[in-house]
Amino acid sequence: MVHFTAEEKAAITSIWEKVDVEKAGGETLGRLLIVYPWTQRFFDKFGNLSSAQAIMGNPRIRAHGKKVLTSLGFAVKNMDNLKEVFAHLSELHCDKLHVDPENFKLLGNMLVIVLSGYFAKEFTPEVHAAWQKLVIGVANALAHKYH
Ligand code: HEG
Repeated sequence: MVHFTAEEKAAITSIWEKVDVEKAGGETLGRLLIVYPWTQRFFDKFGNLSSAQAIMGNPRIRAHGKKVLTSLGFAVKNMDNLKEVFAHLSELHCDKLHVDPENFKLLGNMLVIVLSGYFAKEFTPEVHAAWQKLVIGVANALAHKYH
């Protein structure tokens, strides 16, 4: 079970309160699909994914990215309880969506890259480490119910 110090929690929260979930969510999911193109197969009903430009401008990708980041906001508010918070979503991604859990790590890394771009000045090594710990914790929690 991951443990977050008060400093790590503060580092995460100070960034999170400034995040625009739609903008950052759309960019994170869009980049995931471009950088790791095999992830596109989960979104084949989402319309035009034929180029990087099409993906970044696709309103359904942006809306889904917002949904994913909104859900990640529950992690920020419940850092001591990630497994419980994501138990239901873990079952959903395993049983219904069949998403390979490796992809949660890829998405988490992409989010850190996107945030480090938006908040370059504040993204000290300590803030970076705290965020990396959070996204790994979320990826592990989402993988927890896989069988
Ligand atoms: Mg998932 C649905 C959260 C990574 C593919 N994802 C959802 C939903 C949430 C969510 C909240 C809506 C669930 C519902 O309708 O009840 N996803 C979520 C988080 C993370 C994540 C928090 C990682 C941090 N998802 C993820 C990844 C993939 C993926 C990496 C695939 C590469 N998610 C996926 C798909 C759906 C959801 C295909 C269903 C989309 C739809 O048909 O609307």
